[in-house]
Amino acid sequence: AFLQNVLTHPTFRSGKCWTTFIDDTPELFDIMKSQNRAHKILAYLGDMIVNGSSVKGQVGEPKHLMHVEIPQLERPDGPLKVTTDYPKGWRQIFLDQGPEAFAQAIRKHPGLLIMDTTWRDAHQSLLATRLRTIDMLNIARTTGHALHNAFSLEMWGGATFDVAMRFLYEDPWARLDKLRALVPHIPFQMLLRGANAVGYTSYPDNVIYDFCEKARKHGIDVFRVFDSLNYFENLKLGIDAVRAAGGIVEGTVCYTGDVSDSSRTKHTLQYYLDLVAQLVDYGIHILGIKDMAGLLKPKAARMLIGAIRERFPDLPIHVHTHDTAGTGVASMLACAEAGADIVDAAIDSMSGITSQPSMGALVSALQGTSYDTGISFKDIMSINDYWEQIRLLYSCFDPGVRSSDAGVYEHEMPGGQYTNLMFQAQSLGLGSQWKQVREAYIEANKLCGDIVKVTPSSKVVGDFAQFLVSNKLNEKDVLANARSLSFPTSVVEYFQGYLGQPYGGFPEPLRSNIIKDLPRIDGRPGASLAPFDFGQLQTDLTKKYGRSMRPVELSSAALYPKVFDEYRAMVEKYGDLSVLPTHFFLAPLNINEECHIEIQQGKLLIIKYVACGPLNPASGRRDVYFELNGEVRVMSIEDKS
Ligand code: 3PY
Ligand code: ZN
Repeated sequence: AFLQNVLTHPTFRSGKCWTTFIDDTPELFDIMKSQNRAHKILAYLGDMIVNGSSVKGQVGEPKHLMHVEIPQLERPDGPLKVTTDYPKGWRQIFLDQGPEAFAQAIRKHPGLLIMDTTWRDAHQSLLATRLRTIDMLNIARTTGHALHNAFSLEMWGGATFDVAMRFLYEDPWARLDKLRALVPHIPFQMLLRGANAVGYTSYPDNVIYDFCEKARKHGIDVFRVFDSLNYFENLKLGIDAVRAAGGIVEGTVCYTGDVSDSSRTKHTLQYYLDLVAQLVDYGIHILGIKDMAGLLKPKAARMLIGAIRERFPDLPIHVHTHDTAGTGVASMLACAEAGADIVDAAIDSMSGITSQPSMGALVSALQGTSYDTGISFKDIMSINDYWEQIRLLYSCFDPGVRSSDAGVYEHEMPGGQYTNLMFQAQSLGLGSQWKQVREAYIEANKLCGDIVKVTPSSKVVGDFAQFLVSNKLNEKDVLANARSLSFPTSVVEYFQGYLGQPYGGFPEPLRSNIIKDLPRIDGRPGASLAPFDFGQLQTDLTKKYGRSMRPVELSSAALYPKVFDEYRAMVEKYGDLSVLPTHFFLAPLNINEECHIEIQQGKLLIIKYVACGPLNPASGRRDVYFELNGEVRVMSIEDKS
């Protein structure tokens, strides 16, 4: 039909050259573009039919769920009409009055404020970070209403940045833009790994500055800046970059150990208070307490938050935890009573265990108290109806942790890593090694010097633990034979100082025995890196991709060069797959099944899978027959079996 349109078009028939033809007839060019997009999507669907899913980390298919229902929010006069006409939210205060006034408003606010982590940490901790943009977009407006008075939505950063490109073939920046357009009134929050940004290593300073500037420009308001060793020099860089970008600085202390246990003498109450004082002196808008493993017991919460509140009465305090042991709600209530202003929670069916405590539980527990969150319990329950379905849709990434694990107080594994390591053990068929991995993790932490464990330092301890298990080594063996063992790269680099300096220094003589005569870094690792040459990157990528790259693409490529290239290769082949409903992204169509894809607003592709032909032994390919908006399309697909 397209060719027919072109051949019979008067401009074409008049013999004008092709460029003029395109300029004068944009509607045909549009048709060509969408035909091209449709062709690429058919190639993906065809490949899925012939070869099955190639999405990494996927085990099995989603539990069958064709239509995800979007719940309605009930109001006294009937169901709420979901538009983008929202009540004013916290973001307005920031936009109108700036970060300092925003911080003051937090302290003046009487109730407990909530950050919803459903779009970031919850799925990072439960579903290997695989949640796709489309499943956030579909509930975005409803969330915008239900959580209009939330402190923030955590929706970016952490592992979401690289996973989007690496495994979901999505542009993380596009996610930000699309959600911002639908939710303009609630602050967006991201997790920034200080000098590591959203990566696992130190970057040149200008890469961090560039990244924060773009993140702010594309809609991030609050930046939770932490360092995986609480190393202040690294923290400073992240804070400076966020400040320069005009963002709200949530300077963060990572919590480990147990301040309520006097036998734990390393990370004491005094240690945390000193760190908080350093952050306050340096100039932060909000203090974040990041309890990434869920170790902050209620008693410890009262001691820690109580002491910070007493010493810094004007400082907004935001607490983050994970519910691994099952004490998350109790701890967050204790934090509220001790003076915290904001705590993190996730929508119920995305909460609990390695994720954040349940929002419904917190909201209802505080209803009618002086800490009332102001969030409607009924609305949360409605939104929860959606996430229950989504949880099933992503069951193929769910390692199925079924119960709490108070053992976390001993092994101290961060929530995201816990499920990841368990998932890895399961998919390698090493499920029975899970207990050994946990025990080895404790030993590995001791060998590292009893450190804060959070990305990327948690990866060092995790790699070390797996090394111990697979080589059947214990702490004693390592101490005795360190010089002759061949440690994982991440472990060697940690001991060289590539992540920064751990509190209390590196254990010796282990450090020297591991790194031998490799270089040692004694200050901030990024300080010695030459500035990144963005101009050169633009030149190189323009040559490679035949077009000038957008500024955000340069940022992605600077942070993750190889991942970016692989992602671009997928886009070249299959187009923008983020528009594909998740069911069809993860599982093949059945014969006669239809899939509706909105490739852009108002442009719908209706694709029906008709048949799959036999294998052509000469070409190693099969013909797959589809109907695309009623017309037959045949795709020749390589059979990889
Ligand atoms: C991350 O860095 O991704 C984390 O979530 C740490 O808790
Ligand atoms: Zn977390």
